[in-house]
Amino acid sequence: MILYDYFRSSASFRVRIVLQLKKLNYQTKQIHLLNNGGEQFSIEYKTINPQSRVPSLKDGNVVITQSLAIIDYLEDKYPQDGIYPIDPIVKAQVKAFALTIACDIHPLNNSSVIKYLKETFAISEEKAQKWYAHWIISGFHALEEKLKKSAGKYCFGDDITLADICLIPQVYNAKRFNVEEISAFPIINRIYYMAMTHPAFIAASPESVVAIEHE
Ligand SMILES: N[C@@H](CCC(=O)N[C@@H](CS)C(=O)NCC(=O)O)C(=O)O
Repeated sequence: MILYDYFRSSASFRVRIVLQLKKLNYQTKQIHLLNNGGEQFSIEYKTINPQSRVPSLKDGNVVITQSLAIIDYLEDKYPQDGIYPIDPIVKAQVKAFALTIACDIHPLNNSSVIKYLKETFAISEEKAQKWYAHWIISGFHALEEKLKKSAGKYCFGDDITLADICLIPQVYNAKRFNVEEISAFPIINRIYYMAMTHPAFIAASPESVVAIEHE
């Protein structure tokens, strides 16, 4: 399997966590989102993903795009170390938590959205940062409330689920963008720091990707 990846992409980070949790063999091809005007826009990569986004997963002759579709594909094909609770209600709650991040927080702060705001509407760096922080903080308020009822060691009890797989990369990004207000979410922070000691999360982290690429 080949993962078309960018070390800083939080959507790619989600997929790397699942690949690591399930201990699958895969190669990565880094698609640098900034170099050369954005390698995601190259003709070569557009044949892989016409949407010019990462991640994409190539398995044999098949290409799958969209991190959550890739994750569900991996879950169906390699059910070991499953990422969903068995209880249908809790499973739906896990998905709702993950979709809050993947559909309602992340897309508003994607690099192409921020670039469009800056270039088309002449939004300053300071205002762009405010925009970024606003969607993180409003989304995290809702997630922290949910966690008061569901969290154990991880977001839903003591097992890693899709909720953690989406949350940790989003927190990582918020810290990278210096959103100081996220320290106001104690459960999110506790889960983040604990998850980042787990071998799969460590191996999937941007730092580990960079270290491997420079070996
Ligand atoms: N919903 C997509 C989002 C993919 C996405 O937006 N990826 C970002 C990196 S995190 C990207 O490729 N951005 C490139 C760009 O916006 O030009 C998924 O979950 O895979």
